[in-house]
This record gives sequence, C-alpha cells and structure tokens, in this order.
Amino acid sequence: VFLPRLVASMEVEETYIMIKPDGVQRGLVGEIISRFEKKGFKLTGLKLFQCPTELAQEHYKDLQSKPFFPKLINYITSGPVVCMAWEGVGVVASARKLIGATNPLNAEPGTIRGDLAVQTGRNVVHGSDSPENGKREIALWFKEGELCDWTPVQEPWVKE
Ligand code: IDP
Ligand code: MG
Repeated sequence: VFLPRLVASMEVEETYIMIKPDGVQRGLVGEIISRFEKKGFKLTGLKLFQCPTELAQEHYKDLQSKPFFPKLINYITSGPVVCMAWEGVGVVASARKLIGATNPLNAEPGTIRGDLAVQTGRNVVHGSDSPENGKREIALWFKEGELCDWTPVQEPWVKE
C-alpha cells in the first residue's frame, strides 16, 4: 500500500529515542514510553539491548574530545538500554521538547528530565538532535528487519 510521506506539507521524520541504563534500573521504562505514545507519535522500533562499548563510542563520537567522554561511555554501557525509533511530523524537535534540557535541573517541569532526573550524567533518556541524526542513529542501533512499518488505528484521530 502506498502511504503518502507528506502530511499537511510537512515532512514525516524519524527520531532515535533511548532510555539510558538509569531509566531502566529505576523502573521508568513504561513511564517514558507512554509519554511518546500519548503524544501521538508512531513507534516503529523497540528493543531492550546491552550496548557494546564500540557502539556507544560511535553513537557519541561528536563528544569524544570532551573530558566526560569516558564516564559517558561507562554510563551508557553499564546496563541494558531501551532502543526506540519513533516517527511523525516534527517528531525530532517535539521529542527533544518532551525530553527537556540536557541538565535536568534546567529542564522544565512536565518534561521527562524535568520530572524524573537531577543530574546531566544521569539524565535517563536520549533523543536525536536533527532529522539527519535521527536516520543515522536508527541505522546505527537497529538491524534490518527490526523496524515495523504499520498504520496505528488511532491515526485519523491524531492527524486530520
Ligand atoms: P543531549 O543528550 O541533551 O543531546 P549532549 O550535549 O548531546 O546532550 O550530550 C550527550 C549526553 O552526554 C548527555 O545527555 C549526558 O548524558 C552526557 N553529558 C553531556 N554533558 C555532560 C557533562 O558535562 N557531564 C557529564 N555528562 C554529560
Ligand atoms: Mg545530543
């Protein structure tokens, strides 16, 4: 079935969202997933995954010169993460708003980090910062066959 990729002349985007090991350890998986579900975005990929060091380094390669880089890699590989691909119009920027500022103490109440975290080094969730990085990160974290193209029954009640 051919599904138009343009909605109201805005591009459908994809973003990579990941619940970090602290979010999994603290039992926040359901809470975090439900925020994106309730917003009305479409989940196209989901798995619990123990991230190897090389993948964490590749994912965060833009930060490799930062002093906190080794700690960041330890943190991301310290336990399972939940990898997700979400799709929708404007999903990249909208997900960043739902997630909140990098430092949870600066994140607005109502955001995931604003409600659920206190430290930058334990900020519970990742979200891609551009549509290009959304595609790059989904390709990095998911294999072919792990993503689902489907039509939620709620779609006409989310999009006019
Ligand atoms: P973002 O996750 O809000 O996009 P980035 O600047 O891309 O923030 O940093 C990626 C991740 O690296 C952050 O979410 C956080 O886990 C970690 N990080 C960033 N800055 C610091 C820092 O100053 N100390 C410790 N960890 C940091
Ligand atoms: Mg970032």
